[in-house]
Amino acid sequence: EHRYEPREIEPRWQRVWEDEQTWHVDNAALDEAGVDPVYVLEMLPYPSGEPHVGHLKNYAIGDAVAHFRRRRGDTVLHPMGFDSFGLPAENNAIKTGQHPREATEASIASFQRQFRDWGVSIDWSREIASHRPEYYRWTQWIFLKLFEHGLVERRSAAVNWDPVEETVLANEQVIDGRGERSGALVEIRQLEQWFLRITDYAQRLLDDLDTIEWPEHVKTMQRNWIGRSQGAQVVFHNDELDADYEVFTTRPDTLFGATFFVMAPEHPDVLRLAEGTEQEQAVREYVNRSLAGDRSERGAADKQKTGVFLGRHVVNPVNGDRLPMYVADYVLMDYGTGAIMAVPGHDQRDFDFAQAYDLPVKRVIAGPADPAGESLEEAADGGPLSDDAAAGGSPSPDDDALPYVGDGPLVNSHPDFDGTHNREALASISDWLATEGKGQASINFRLRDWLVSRQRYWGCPIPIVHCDRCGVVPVPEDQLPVVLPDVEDYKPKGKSPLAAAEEWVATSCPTCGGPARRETDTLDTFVDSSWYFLRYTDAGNDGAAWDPAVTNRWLPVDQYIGGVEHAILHLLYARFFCKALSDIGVLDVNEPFQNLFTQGMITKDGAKMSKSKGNTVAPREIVERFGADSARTYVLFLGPPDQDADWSDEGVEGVNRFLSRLWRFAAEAAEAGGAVVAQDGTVSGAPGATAPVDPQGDDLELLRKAHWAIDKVTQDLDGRFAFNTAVAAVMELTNAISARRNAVVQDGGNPDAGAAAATAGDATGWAAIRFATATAVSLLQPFAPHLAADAYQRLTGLRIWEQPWPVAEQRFLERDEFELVVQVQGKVRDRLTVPVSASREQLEELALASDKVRAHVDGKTVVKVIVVPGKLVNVVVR
Ligand code: ANZ
Ligand code: ZN
Repeated sequence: EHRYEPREIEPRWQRVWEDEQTWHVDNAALDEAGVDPVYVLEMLPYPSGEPHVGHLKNYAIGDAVAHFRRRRGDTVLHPMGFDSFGLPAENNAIKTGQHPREATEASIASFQRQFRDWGVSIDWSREIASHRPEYYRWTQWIFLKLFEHGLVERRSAAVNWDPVEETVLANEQVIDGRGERSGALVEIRQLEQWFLRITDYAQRLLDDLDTIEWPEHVKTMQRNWIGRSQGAQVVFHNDELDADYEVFTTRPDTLFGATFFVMAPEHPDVLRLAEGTEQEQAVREYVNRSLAGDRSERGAADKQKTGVFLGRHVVNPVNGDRLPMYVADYVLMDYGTGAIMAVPGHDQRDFDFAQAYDLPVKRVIAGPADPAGESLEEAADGGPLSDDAAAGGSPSPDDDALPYVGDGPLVNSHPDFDGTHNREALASISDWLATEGKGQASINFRLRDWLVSRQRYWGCPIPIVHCDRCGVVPVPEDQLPVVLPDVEDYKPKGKSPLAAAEEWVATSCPTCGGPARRETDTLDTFVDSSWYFLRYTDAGNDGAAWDPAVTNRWLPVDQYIGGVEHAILHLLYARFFCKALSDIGVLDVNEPFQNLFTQGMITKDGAKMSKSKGNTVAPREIVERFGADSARTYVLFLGPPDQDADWSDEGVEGVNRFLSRLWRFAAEAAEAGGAVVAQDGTVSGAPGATAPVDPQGDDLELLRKAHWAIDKVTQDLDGRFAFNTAVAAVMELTNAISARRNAVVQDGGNPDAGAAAATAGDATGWAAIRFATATAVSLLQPFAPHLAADAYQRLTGLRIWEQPWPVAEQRFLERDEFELVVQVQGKVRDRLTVPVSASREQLEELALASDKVRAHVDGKTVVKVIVVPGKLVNVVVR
């Protein structure tokens, strides 16, 4: 009697793979003829505590892809590493005093152990961890390269200050005005900060999305983040200060409808403008209030509009109108020019502001309900009409109410433009502005430069020295790495804890040799993870970050797999790095990730798993109870892997039962064929699993089922990520094996008696079972590699991972008969085995000849017979 014992099977095979370094791939393999280098990569984990089920799913997906591609003949790179700088280890250090390195290394050890227990096929010789000097030395080198090529800038900037984390946050890390991790309201501070000029690449980052195979929703998120807007920059003149103020507008066609002008509270000229006017005090108060306030709602469409008159006016360049100037917080300083022309007739936010402050609203584009070409004017809330407005427009129906944000012909503008469709006017007004020197076409991006300074300890030191005489001086390459020193106190006190490491800070200037101080900010950890996939390709290289000859061969990553939470930042930064480093000439990789798969979350009772909710499932416990193969197969069987799915303990048990059955059938069939399995698992006299030569009847059916499964699983795995239906197909095949096996055993083909006792018919039966079973375990190998290795060896004496992926034989897929479903009035009454070649008429005849059908038809009139070839016949009677 056979028992499936994953606790015995799994470590045994893991030892084989480890001893033989089965998953190791040497770069020398790239030089072999006919090699197709394939790079399969899952996002590297952040090592904190132990892995959770999300990790299990991520690596189960990646491993299935890696195994499948290897067995299809590709040379596969499948590495692993750790994103090991960052806040949790540091916050833990602040609480416990334990060095972040210790907590991080302990967590890495736990991740490594579990990845091994899961049997993930990783080339560990390429492991990296971003906190180790042999890695961050090259992170610093990249920073210096970017510095050398003008892509690093130090600027004083209004930054997001997280008062709880006591560090600067990138815009991307501020969610609804609060720190992403701390949840604290973010404050604005002016600080000297390091920036990477990702905005130089905005257009290419946008355009090249068209060259990669990513989920459409991820591309959309990136496009929105980059946020390209095409429009014009228009100059408005202020007479009192004799100053020009530019605005960015996407709608120069509405210029004639501008009725006021608005500046952001942070605009450097706001106070200067108000100075000496009656409004000075009110403006001062408003600006102070907005700078101190919660910034999260700034610019939100539904927020109550507030602002204050500046006591000044600007002149509209197209018609000489004097527009009152306002300061209002719905205008943001970090977009466009920080000032806008307000067109309340056609913009909702301007309209809301105009209503709140009783400002004129002027219509300059006619809607569908307006008699085209006629001058129309509508006042919001009885606000004053603009001077040149024709009074008395007819009341417009609702869909034409102001603000009107649609298209249409221009009205109330200028004789040269009135009647012209606004989309045309957009271009001609832009041209006119340019010839008059009052503006020019302009493109704006929402994307901001990447702020990489962090006032924290546990990060990569920025390789810069500050000298009183020479200013900012990069650390020479041959002095890298700048090693992160040990400190006593990790608590940030408004500046980096590194500032307290005085001996480390005090250094000499590489240029003049005079006394100098090291930069004490560390790099955003997103910098570390923007290039790790390059390092994997040449991880052992201690003379360079990588050898382009090697790295350019492996890249781009053929299949990248990770959570959708990284859809914007990580992916955008990594894309930027590859483009910049390629421009610099140290790489030739335009896009790092050719194909991207974003996995869904595993939830519990519909909710996200979290420690605070106490609803987590620890992979370690699942693996201890059921084995890694059950855990891995289950998370892939759970549903389409790009979707969220609920964890269920019964589900894992069900998968475990399925694996037990399959393994037992394999062990039994092997033994019936004469295989002898020793105590240590070695197999002698394996029977082999070649299919019987001329199978008949049930044996033929079983072979057909096996080839059907090969065909189905291959299609499901070939770029479709349909793991759940692939597993279901193997389950179906296992059911067919079970049925055939029961019949053979009942016929007297006693499996325990060995091959000799079996009759000739039984021998064919067992051969068919062995073929089907070997096929089932072979197809399951990407999911359950241990079980597959063990069962396949018993059946064939061979190593499954060295076997090519099975190919379905066409002659078993083609059938000469099929099962015809016969219905009367839509109810199934019979199932007939009929020739595939039967015509419609023949199918109808066969159906009507069935006794079971006749029983429901006799005595009635057949009014219609519906035939669906290859499937069913439905008889309609009256
Ligand atoms: C006049 C106008 C008329 C506008 C109209 C829109 C509609 P996107 O598409 O997102 O690029 N704007 C410009 N800079 C701004 C800032 N710093 N803060 C707040 N709003 C700003 O948006 C561009 C439009 O947003 C610009 O075009 C400007 O308003 C506003 F019927 O100008 B528009
Ligand atoms: Zn100097």
